[in-house]
Amino acid sequence: IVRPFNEIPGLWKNSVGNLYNFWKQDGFKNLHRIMVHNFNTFGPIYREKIGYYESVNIIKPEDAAILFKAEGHYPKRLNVEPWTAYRDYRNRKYGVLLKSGEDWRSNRVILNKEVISPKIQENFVPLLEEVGQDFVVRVHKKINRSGQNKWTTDLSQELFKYALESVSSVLYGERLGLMLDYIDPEVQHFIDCITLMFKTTSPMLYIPPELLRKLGSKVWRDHVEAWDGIFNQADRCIQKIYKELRQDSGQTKKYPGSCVTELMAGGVDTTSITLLWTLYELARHPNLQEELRAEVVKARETSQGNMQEMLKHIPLVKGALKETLRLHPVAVSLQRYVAEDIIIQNYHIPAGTLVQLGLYAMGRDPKVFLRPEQYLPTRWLRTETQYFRSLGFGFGPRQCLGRRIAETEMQIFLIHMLENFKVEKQRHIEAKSVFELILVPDQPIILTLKPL
Ligand code: HEM
Ligand code: 2DC
Repeated sequence: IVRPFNEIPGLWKNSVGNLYNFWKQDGFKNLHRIMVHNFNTFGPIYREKIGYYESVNIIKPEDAAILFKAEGHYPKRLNVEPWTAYRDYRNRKYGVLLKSGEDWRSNRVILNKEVISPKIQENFVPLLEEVGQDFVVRVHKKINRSGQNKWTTDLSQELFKYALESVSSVLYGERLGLMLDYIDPEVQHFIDCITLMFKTTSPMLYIPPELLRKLGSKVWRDHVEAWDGIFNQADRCIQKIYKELRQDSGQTKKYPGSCVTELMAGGVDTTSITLLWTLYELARHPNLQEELRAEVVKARETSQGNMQEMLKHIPLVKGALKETLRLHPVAVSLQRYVAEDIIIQNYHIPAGTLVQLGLYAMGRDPKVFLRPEQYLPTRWLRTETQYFRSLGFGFGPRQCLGRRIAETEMQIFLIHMLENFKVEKQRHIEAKSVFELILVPDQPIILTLKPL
């Protein structure tokens, strides 16, 4: 017999009290750990209400499969209120990220052809390879300048620039020049605005942004300033390209402007932080680093330097990236409003309910992954089952639009780094995640790069 919705365990009866407790636990920064704690307390399914968000939370891959089968024709995830509030406030259009229904689908179909179809991937491999090579040149230069035959630094700023250079070169077919010594202050401002935009989103997730706006709160003002900076820079890039396209051929590709802005903004912190975590793990596991290097060297030989071909011979590098996203996912959860009634863990869940898969919690659950605390890229080489376990980019038609770009960009980066440098860790630091809308390291990660 199926148990009713109202019997799902959890704290969902006192939403204001829950919000207060959440705030007291520093929930804005610890959302991922609070979710782990809740699964430990209530089991594999719990119901929750914080402020105005009500959801059912699940952790099992088998339950994720049920969820995604019920996502319907127009999958809808949790609306990030501050993001839509900004666009409404400034009268700007929504892009695919925030659109819904048929409007979302028709835009997404066009964009899929431009950025996610396997056919188009061939086009951007050479572009990304060039950026990867320039990054290597830049690191060599830094090493030489240090006079110590090594370079010790917090790579995050460098990785932001690498990521933005990569995504711009794919979107516009043109380089911004971010691997050079002098960089345009406007571009640096754009990068800073993206980080500020994420940071100012999380405190506003559970409080209506409208209210914060009327109160003239600082977090809302900072958020507006951040998006203004993002849209202004993106508009400049788009204008420039339109001009050139008109001059070249008279024909203009019709990109929806708000979608391009989202692709630029979505393509910076996500890939760069994932790469930073990967380098951190490789620095902590020197033997594994050598195994990956051996794989890359061999792949280079068998494919005679053809990058497109090389990408087919690096299963361990790909496994490492999956392993990074398992332990350090960008998104703390995946969510869908279910389109039909479903049964999960023998509970009835009515259509329209917001169901969240705790992605961070699932990645660290010993019932899902053997010895979850260990960084083991080989677990993705078909030794363990992979059924609904590799979900870092989401799932189905609403999955990450930048997935192909992100994967290719990160694989090419690691190939180049492994071929040229040894990565070492300085002190015995144990970096953890903090929730700043996306999950980011809680402290600077200082790494040392040495030429091979
Ligand atoms: C959506 C993760 C990089 C643009 C998403 C989602 C996740 C995600 C989990 C939600 C998917 C779902 O609900 O099923 C990641 C990770 C990245 C990454 C882990 C890198 C390591 C990028 C890049 C871009 C991008 C490079 C842009 C070039 C987007 C957009 C959406 C999205 C536009 C919304 C798609 C839609 O609603 O139709 N991403 N992302 N992401 N991502 Fe990414
Ligand atoms: C944050 O409770 C936690 O890829 C919330 O590139 C639920 C939630 C909803 C949507 C998620 C968000 C979380 C994390 C960041 C994501 C976002 C959807 C897309 C976005 C996962 C899990 C991201 C980072 C995009 C951002 C593009 C944007 C900057 C233009």
